[in-house]
Amino acid sequence: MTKQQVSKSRRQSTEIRNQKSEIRNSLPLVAIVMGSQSDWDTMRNASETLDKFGVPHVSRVISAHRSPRLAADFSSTAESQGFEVIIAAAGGAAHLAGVFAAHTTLPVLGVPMKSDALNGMDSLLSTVQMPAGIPVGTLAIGKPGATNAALFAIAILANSRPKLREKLWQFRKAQDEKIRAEELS
Ligand code: RP5
Repeated sequence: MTKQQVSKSRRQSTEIRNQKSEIRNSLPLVAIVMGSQSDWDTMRNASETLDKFGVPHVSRVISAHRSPRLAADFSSTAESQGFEVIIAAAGGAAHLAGVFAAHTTLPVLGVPMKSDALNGMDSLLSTVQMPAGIPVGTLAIGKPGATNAALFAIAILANSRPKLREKLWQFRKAQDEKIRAEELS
């Protein structure tokens, strides 16, 4: 074998190993955090979406104002714990995603909860209007936002995980086929 052939074959076996380890790895890659237990009914949609794609994750209640030390500790150690994406959901004066983003350079996806008082407009504006310098990628209010936050997290993880990228394409294909088959009576 020439030098080039040896290095090509090594590269290929590393790629295969990486693809296998992608499945074996069960360390949580995504942290779903939410300000209150009352957010879980919405955020379980993010967790269920990650489950469908086999993405290991944890879901926790952490409040930026009721448990500020926990919020600071969890977010500042998230990277060393092995997390690659944070999904942060909160309602009302929703600063959880911003606080998390302040403590980590991991991508933070904010999900505004639908509030009783203002139907989630308060949560949306306080999550989306981050001043320049500390970004939060904000999704839609409520359940669509929870589901899309998970899909966005998957898209980020899929950048370095070809099998996950393939699953994402299959998911898109299934949606496309469903729409094409719709019939109105
Ligand atoms: C926020 O306050 C939570 O994220 C929740 O959406 C909202 C209301 O919390 P609870 O009063 O229901 O605990 O911190």
